Amino acid sequence: MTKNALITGITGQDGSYLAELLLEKGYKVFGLRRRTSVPILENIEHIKNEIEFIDGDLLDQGSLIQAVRVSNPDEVYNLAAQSFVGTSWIQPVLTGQSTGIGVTNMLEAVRLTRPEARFYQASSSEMFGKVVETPQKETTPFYPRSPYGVAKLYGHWITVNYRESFDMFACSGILFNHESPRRGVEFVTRKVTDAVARIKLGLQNELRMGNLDAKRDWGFAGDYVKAMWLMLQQDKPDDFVISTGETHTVEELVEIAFGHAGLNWREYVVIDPKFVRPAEVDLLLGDCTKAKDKLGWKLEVGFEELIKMMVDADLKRLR
Ligand code: NDP
Ligand code: GDR
Repeated sequence: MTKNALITGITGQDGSYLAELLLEKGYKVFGLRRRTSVPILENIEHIKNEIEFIDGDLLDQGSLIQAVRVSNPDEVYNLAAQSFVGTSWIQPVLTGQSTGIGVTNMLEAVRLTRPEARFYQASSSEMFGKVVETPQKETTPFYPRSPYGVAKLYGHWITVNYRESFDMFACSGILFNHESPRRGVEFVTRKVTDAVARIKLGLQNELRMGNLDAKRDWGFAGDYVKAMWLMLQQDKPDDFVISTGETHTVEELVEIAFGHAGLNWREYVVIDPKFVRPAEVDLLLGDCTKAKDKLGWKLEVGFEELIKMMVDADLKRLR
């Protein structure tokens, strides 16, 4: 029997990789899409004819109930969110509404319309925030450092709460940073790889950046969506950390990306206070032993390979 999956955030980085994975597995894929004046389907252009789009918004409860009704899903992947940490200080209320309350809106739509559907919530290592314990795992206390992190923490706990209150199959995946050539250009990896390609091709002279000392645990998005799917195939719902178990500074990322194009980053990178955040998450390093043991999840693409893949993709695109 064909399974139905509903993905919110289908136009984003993870939505596109997850849709590919589920289509390969024979799912009928429904994607919740916001109305925009100009449709931006860059990430899913190649599979758009295989996806059934449903118009809706996380802020509009009725549209979510309708989306669940129409798609009659076996699995719901709630990936939609205002996902850029920097913007969450400029639009904290919107971030709270979509990244936080939006999760309740989606859970309510499932509870009222198809409570037996399995539910995945896209939680984040940003919830760990200030370093309390390292490496960070499922039992590490949370201390978010941005309006985005605070909203994600609400989304995480409401997912746990619906599981415990209504016996729903609801899982929270606590994913560390994951990147790809489909990453939005404001996120640091893609900002750097896009700039490297532009500088290499003579289209840009410098790259303005914020804190180069921050450390992140960066993996490949294509590997991480497999973990989302695995979580919903288990006998019992649970929460899992997904990470590489390696951490690197932003400076290392910059060095690898420029180096891959034969450039010396020190000649191009300018520190601009505009990109320094009001409160920073200094160090993220995840321990995903539980996911490895219980889900059998494994990593395929390493950090250096990932950054080089992104530089190559940006060079190819711009040429
Ligand atoms: P993207 O920013 O690439 O995609 C976000 C998606 O959410 C887009 O499809 C966007 O649609 C949609 N969206 C935003 N607001 C709304 C709304 N109000 N109603 C409906 N749709 C909306 O994010 P990623 O793919 O990188 O991440 C997926 C999820 O995982 C996000 O929730 C993110 O916070 C979380 N996450 C990501 C990590 C990462 O490193 N990538 C790590 C941990 C968690 P539109 O195209 O219309 O803007
Ligand atoms: P993050 O990702 O905040 O970890 O959230 P981002 O790539 O934006 O920042 C990573 C680190 O790089 C530092 N940095 C800069 N960041 C950006 N964007 N631009 C710059 O110029 C710059 N200079 C330095 C930042 O200060 C930060 O320390 C991502 C998002 O995908 C979230 O949705 C997700 O939940 C978390 O990862 C896990």
